[in-house]
Amino acid sequence: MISRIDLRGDALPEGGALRDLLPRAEFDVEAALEKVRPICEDVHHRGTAALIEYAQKFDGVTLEQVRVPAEALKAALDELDPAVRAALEESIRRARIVHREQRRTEHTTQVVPGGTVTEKWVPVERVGLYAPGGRSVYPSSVVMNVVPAQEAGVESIALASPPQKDFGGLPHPTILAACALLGVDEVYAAGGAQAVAMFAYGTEDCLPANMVTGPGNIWVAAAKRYFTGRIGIDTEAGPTEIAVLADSTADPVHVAADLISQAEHDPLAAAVLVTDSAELADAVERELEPQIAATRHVEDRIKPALAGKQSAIVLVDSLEDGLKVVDAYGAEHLEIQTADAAAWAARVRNAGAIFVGPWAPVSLGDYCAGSNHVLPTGGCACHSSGLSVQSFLRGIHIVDYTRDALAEVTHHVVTLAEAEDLPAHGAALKARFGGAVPDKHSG
Ligand code: HSO
Ligand code: ZN
Repeated sequence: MISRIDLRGDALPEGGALRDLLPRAEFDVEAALEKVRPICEDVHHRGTAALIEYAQKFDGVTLEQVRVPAEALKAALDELDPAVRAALEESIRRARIVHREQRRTEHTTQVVPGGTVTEKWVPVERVGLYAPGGRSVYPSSVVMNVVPAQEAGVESIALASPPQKDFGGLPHPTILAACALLGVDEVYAAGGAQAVAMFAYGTEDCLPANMVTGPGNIWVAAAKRYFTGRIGIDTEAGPTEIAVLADSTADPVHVAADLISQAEHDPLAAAVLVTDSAELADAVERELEPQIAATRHVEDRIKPALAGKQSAIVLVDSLEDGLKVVDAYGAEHLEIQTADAAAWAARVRNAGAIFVGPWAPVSLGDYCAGSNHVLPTGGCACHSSGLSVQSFLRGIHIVDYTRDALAEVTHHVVTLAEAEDLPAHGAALKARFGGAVPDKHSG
């Protein structure tokens, strides 16, 4: 069911060579770009009419309007199962307390007497958030996108989610209810690349956004790549990943359950166990079968995900080697199920989020840990972070120098400008001092 990669015996290869030995899903965003480009340009030129046409073509619904009416949001919240409402409220509450503490404060550095640089943090003005429909209708992802944007102070927040045939062309009611709970009242029934294009270019109904975030399928990822540079994006979300670093002290029942939990998302989801214990590997493999038999989404997602080339049990000689493996892999989610788990977790360099010990499974983080679940996939954890308040803020430097402070440094600026063959740069300073480099404190 799940393949094995045996890295025991020889010394592990370094960096890139080690990464090449590890499993990873094919997620060819570049190939999808070709298909996405004409859709985006069509939305650019025809706006809402194009969105309505794509809703018909891709979602099989006839829309009269793309903007979701306020009454539909209210009705969705009124009809929400009270237990789901309570759980979402708790998820929101925990996410808020964590994200609120991520806010940055303005800081002024006195570089020299009379010369300061202040860094002020300014939220992006308007963001478009994407919540998938189709296989993954995740109100929890609405929470994970909206909360950091709100805590960052973003003034204008709009959300798009695919129109659903079974719900009269509206986005899924739990998505609408989550929006209503969070106070997001600008919602659009639009999915895929066309939704990203709506936010990037704007339409008659929807103002353009400065930034688009949120998970989505390959078309959404491709559209984000298409608009990179024009608008801000979070990372291109690929299929979800869990890596577990475990030793012989780990409970195979927990490890198997956690691998299955993320395999449940997608046939391309990745589940990777890295262990120095062949006994644990065997026990986890034995556990998979009965646990899979007891759940849903088996044939369409879990089995293909675990059997796919993106998933594996990786055997290593030691936890030291295991650490090298998980660092090379850079998982979206990394669980540490070892003795002294916190100490191992502290040494990890590359992961979207780290879950420490037996009582912090990834599913907790997906919903109610307070952490964010929009995380870098496909190895992007080696250079990027998950969604946070910081994702929605820009740091702007404010440079303030007195005449004396400028005079004191002018000769250095002029020298560097000359070295770069940019004399006008130096002249811009000299012009302030009668056309010459001033003596220190010259008047
Ligand atoms: N594990 C997914 C997020 C999610 N799980 C949503 C459940 N719902 C990617 O981090
Ligand atoms: Zn999940």
